[in-house]
Amino acid sequence: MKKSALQRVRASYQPKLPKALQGPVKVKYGDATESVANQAEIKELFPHTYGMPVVEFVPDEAPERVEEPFNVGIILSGGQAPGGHNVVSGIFDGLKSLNKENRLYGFLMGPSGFINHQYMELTAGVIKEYRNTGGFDIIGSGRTKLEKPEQFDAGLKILKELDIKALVIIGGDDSNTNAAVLAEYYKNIGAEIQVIGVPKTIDGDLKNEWIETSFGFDTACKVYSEVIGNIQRDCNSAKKYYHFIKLMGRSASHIALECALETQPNICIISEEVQAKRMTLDNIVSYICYVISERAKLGWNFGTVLVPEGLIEFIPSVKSLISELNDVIEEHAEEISEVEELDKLNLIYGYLSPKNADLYKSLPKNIALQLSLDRDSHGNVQVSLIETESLLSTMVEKRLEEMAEAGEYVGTFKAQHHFFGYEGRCADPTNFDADYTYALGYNAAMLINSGLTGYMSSVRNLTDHTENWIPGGIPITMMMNMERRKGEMKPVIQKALVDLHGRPYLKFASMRETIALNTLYQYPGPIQYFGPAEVCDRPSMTLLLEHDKEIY
Ligand code: FBP
Repeated sequence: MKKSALQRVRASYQPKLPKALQGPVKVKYGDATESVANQAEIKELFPHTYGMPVVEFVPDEAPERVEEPFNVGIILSGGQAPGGHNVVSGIFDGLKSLNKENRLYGFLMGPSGFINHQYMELTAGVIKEYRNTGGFDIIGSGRTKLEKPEQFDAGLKILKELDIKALVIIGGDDSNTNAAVLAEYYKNIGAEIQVIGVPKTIDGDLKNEWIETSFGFDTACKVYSEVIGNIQRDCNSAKKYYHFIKLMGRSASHIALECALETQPNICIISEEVQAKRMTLDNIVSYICYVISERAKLGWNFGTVLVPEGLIEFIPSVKSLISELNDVIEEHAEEISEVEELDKLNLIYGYLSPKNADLYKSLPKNIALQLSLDRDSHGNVQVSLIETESLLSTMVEKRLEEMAEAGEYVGTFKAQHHFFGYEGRCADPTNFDADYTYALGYNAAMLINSGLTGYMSSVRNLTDHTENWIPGGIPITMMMNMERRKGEMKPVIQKALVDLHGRPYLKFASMRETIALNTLYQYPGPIQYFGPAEVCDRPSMTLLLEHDKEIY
């Protein structure tokens, strides 16, 4: 396969490892842990893996042991995130540093490859082709939910056949929740299989005191910020469009917030704020129209509006509609599937309670239809398919017309729409993500070698030099609480939404009015791999602010 010039040069980048992982390690055990909430319930559900201590790796000056060879299997789960290939190379190099005989197997296309016994061995030759590259194409990824004992048993067969002693699941909050369930299951039946999780997702919502960020967030946000910056330059040159830019992030608004800090758009909606203030769709439209009309007074009929992908589910009234839609769609699935698109809307409308029915009817037809589409395997609305950016601009246009008629607005309004998501998920990882993922993988190999199970690979102190990063492991049960899923209370990893008291949000809120009513765009430019560290190695602004660092 012919490679691009950057691919050829980038292949030889050696990710930096924390000092603690540069030689043999030993485990430093912390105190016993508790789950973040619902301690009694979680303890009962995870009798073998609850309460385990946080662990940290420290250099082992004179190790006497000779490590026995062992085999490891990996699964890439869910949406792609930059750096996945470096997790794989990190695990591989970590395993080989312990014993050259150790072997690594990759299950193909996500959890389904594990259940259906589709796999390949990941040798040095295979891995060499993927170092420092984006994507998950080395073995593919998938969204099959690994949750049933039959699936665990089917997987166990192939693990035994390949003499695998540990499985690494590289995934988001749902996949890591499943990793914890699997670890407990194997421990309970005495299967002697360890399960380790690695925190992945561009959404940035798998984080807490111990997991400072999920991998891929840094790179994805930098790709989107580059393009938003380019759009802003275009917008400020032609001065004729409002660009409505929807940004990925299934639920939380971390990506939109990070991009807002990086690019200083005129408007960025934060879903968590909308929810906290119990804002309606109408309130959001009013705010956008206020900014547009104020800018028009200055003669500026252009601007940028960032819209988080998950917004729709955070507007309380729409959330209640979606929740009822979920039930209606499940209950009347057959009947709904048999009718044409427009009849579908009428049919569903008839099953809704009066308040939700009114809102459903008031939505543009394409949006109502998008809200009524099939759910994903986790029962979630597929928000990436809902055109929230065009919903908002349509409503804004209508409102501006009314305002113009009432003499409250004089200006022109023309909208352009964009959705940035898939563009950033497979970008070559930034130096930060390349180093972080390699360290997470290498560290996972050490967790396995230490005999641990039900842990998430953790590398902390990420705003310091890579040398000073702190590797270790966090019991997954520690991050769990009970939540209602598909009508049942389930133990799940608590999702990290944007903290409205946190520094990233407060920083944005402090400059919101100024950047709305001025034109102070920032142009971050493309990701740089070679050059000064302040340009190439800077972590996300969210992470810097969360670590009490300054960003401008
Ligand atoms: P993960 O949580 O699995 O990492 O995926 C995140 C994400 O990129 C979301 O931002 C987006 O809503 C979703 O995946 C899109 O899913 P799909 O890849 O199935 O279209």
